[in-house]
Amino acid sequence: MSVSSVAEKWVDEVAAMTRPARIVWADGSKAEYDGLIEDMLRDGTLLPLNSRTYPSSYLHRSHPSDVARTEQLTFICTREREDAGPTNNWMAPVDGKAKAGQWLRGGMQGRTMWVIPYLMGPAGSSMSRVGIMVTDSAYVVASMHIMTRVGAVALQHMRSDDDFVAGLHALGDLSPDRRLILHFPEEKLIWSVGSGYGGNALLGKKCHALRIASWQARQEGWLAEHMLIIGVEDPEGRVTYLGAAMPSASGKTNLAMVESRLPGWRVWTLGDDIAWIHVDATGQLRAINPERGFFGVAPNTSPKTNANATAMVRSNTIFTNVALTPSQEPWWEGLTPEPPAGLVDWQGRPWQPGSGPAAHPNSRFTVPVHQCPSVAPNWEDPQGVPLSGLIFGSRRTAVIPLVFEAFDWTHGVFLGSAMSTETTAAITGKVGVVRRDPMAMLPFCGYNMGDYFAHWLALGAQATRAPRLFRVNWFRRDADGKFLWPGYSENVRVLKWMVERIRGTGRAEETPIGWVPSPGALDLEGLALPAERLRQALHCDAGEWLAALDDLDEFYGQFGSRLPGPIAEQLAVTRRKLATRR
Ligand code: OXD
Ligand code: MN
Repeated sequence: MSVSSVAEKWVDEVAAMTRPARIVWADGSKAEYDGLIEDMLRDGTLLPLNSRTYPSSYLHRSHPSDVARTEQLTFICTREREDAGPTNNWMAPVDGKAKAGQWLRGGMQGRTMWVIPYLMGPAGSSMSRVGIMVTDSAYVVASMHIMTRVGAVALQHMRSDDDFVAGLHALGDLSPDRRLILHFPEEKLIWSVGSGYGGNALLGKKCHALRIASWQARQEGWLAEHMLIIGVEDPEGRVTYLGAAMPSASGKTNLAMVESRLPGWRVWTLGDDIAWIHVDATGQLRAINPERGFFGVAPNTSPKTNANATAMVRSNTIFTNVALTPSQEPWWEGLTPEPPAGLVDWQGRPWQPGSGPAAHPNSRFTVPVHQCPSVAPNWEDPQGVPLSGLIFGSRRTAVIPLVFEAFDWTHGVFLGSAMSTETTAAITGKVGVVRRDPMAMLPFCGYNMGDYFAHWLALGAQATRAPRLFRVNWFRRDADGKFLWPGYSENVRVLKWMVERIRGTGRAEETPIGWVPSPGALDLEGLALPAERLRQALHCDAGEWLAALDDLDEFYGQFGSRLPGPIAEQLAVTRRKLATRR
């Protein structure tokens, strides 16, 4: 591997600070992966799973206080506080380095420091980007092998000596009191100390491909989004590509791999978490998935909710914090209707029904994309795929209809910016609390979100063939708390309506908040859903909306003059339209 002198110098500096016993450059080979697995089986970091039913698959149990992203310990360290904006935690770069530096200095003594050159995005794509991360965690190295393209391929894609994002990861003592996830977008630099959890420690994922990349994307005129990418194929074999932004643990992986209930329709998987989107020379948005693996939430994944995911994790998978059956198979809530007898919980303790979840609610599987049975044949196309629609979805018990379409790009950006959601176990903290989450990017936008909305608007102006924008909510409930829409595979019916809207054939009715499917426009063939429940699922209640918009107004207030005028204007227009409906 020929390594840039800038990278070598940075690695030397990190080693001088962390003082590891040895430094190993990862080459991404199978032999290297196998060696890492062997070492981790030997030292107990991994437990083997049943080699007949789950070949080459392993269980990792993390430290019990290190099981999810820790947003309160995640910072954007720009020189100016305003550039991080009101929705990010901010620290001055010198302060961040001084604080984390205490725990990093000498922090790798006696340990191996791995240097991982990795490529985000397909080989040969001008949209792909390089990162070089160091870590003292073998679990992180093995996971990076699965999630990214590691080794010489990365170095070959550097366009200059300093064309890489540098990431320093050290486990430290895993105490939340000595944990920080710091981003220095002006230096293309990440420091993460004190956590081995994927979203904090696999630096190619949230830290690079979203927080740092979103900053770069703004400067360079593209988008780095928390979006899945799918291709929806109709009975004539035509494929329509869609991106969908949804908050963590809210069904992105399930939608990315959804099995169609509609004859002749199928969904192809291109990505389940991150999309990098560029405008091409013809004004078309094109997307690549920068990742090469899935780091998916295990609970509730079953042959019924996600048959593709259930099949793809049957080999070459690293499970984290799931339960274990007596026959050494992984288990999590929802995998089977009843828990098997003799389970050991995610912390390795014998489990009894009634003693809480056996698998951690944010337990995960890490698996290569190509193992997914629904993977699109072109998922690694260096040109990306043309996007005809973008979806903003969140988890809301009330207010938000099942699906509606924006009037135009500006209105769609407003709808995305107005998104709020109920929190999940993917982040440390309370579950089920409604919080604002514009474009599902609240925890991942590496700069001022007022500027982010403006960037979205500017990109739309550039995209002469801009995609249609949609809003969805699979999670609306009735007065008894029951879901109004069955979700999962039935969501293909909603995708079909979107494709029809894109083609100009889908029927819709104008409401103050956008175009809602006309009665009969959603294909419900074979689904026993009473008309009244669908009506409730699609209903726009003016009173509820007006109250929600008051809350939105307050949220927007934080951005001051950085809130783009067209977004404030959309809010005012929507309020006026709703007021006449009351
Ligand atoms: C994830 C997350 O792991 O959003 O994808 O937390
Ligand atoms: Mn995610």
